[in-house]
Amino acid sequence: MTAHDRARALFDMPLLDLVFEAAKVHRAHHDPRAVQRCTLLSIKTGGCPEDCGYCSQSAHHASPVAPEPLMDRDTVRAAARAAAASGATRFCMGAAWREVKDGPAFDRVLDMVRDVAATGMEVCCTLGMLTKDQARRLREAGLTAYNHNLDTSEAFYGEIVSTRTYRDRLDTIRNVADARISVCCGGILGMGESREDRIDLLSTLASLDPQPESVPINALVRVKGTPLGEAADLDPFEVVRAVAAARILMPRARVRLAAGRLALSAEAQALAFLAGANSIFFGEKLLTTPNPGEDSDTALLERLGLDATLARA
Ligand code: SAM
Ligand code: DTB
Ligand code: SF4
Repeated sequence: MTAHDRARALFDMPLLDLVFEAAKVHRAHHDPRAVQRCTLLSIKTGGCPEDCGYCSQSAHHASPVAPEPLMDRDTVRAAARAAAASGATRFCMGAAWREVKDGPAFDRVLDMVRDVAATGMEVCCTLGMLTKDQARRLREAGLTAYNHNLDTSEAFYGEIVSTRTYRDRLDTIRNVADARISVCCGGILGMGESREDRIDLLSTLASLDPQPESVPINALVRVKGTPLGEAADLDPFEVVRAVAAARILMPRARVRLAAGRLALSAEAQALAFLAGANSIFFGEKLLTTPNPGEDSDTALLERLGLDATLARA
């Protein structure tokens, strides 16, 4: 059976049978009570030359996000220390760049990576496209993971982004893996893609070699002024289904219930945790959009008997 057939068979299962299977796989490979908290920081915001249809930071759309230049090293260090103090074990820095360019800005990011690594948290960046040499330099600075999402299927990708190709994404992911940095790679649901596109996305992710260490499942956050600002509502059970399929196809990965949790009820999130989600973004802001606050997530984890302190970096 091909990876694609396997993913289709999972998506065709009755939802609760799928969740039951995923929960078994999850329990065989992970402590089911452990949920990692990952904090995001936008270190360079807006004004991005790419035209990703979902994104508040693209210069092609009239979104309400004000551009901000690359942050100071000290500001980032302080944010990282605060995140570690509030219990995060992973810290991810995002930049609204098409690609990394060598020079003073990249040198500053390398310093930020060194500072975050010194806190003991896992250090992740998402900076756009990378060359092999840039990946090596990030690794030498202490980077443990790099986020670069495939977002959707190859077939649907061109409907969402025109300024780069799926091949470009795969090439960067290769460069990251070759530098022995963990790959964080996932996608977005709710952009008008079909079931088939979701199956393709999951099977492509599972076919990456090595499989991603971390798989963020994002539900589209609709941002006014972007081409997807008025996209149709997403059925929360489709998020649960994608989490469950990711868990079964990539048993060892950290599956992150990523953007879009404000639109998910506590009950839908509980089902996603049962289906194998074991990481969340923690803190009241994602990169530019709101996320549940720390208090509300701490209360949710407690109500569900989940324990973020069990998730070691
Ligand atoms: N510029 C870099 C890039 O595109 O790779 C890094 C930052 S970009 C904001 C990181 C990821 O966030 C995107 O690949 C996309 O999957 C996700 N994302 C961006 N906007 C989103 C939105 N409105 N809703 C859900 N996910 C989103
Ligand atoms: C990922 O898959 N989701 C995060 C992280 N990787 C970088 C980003 C979500 C962004 C949501 C929209 C925003 O806040 O701008
Ligand atoms: Fe730029 Fe990344 Fe947003 Fe695309 S997703 S517009 S590359 S910041």
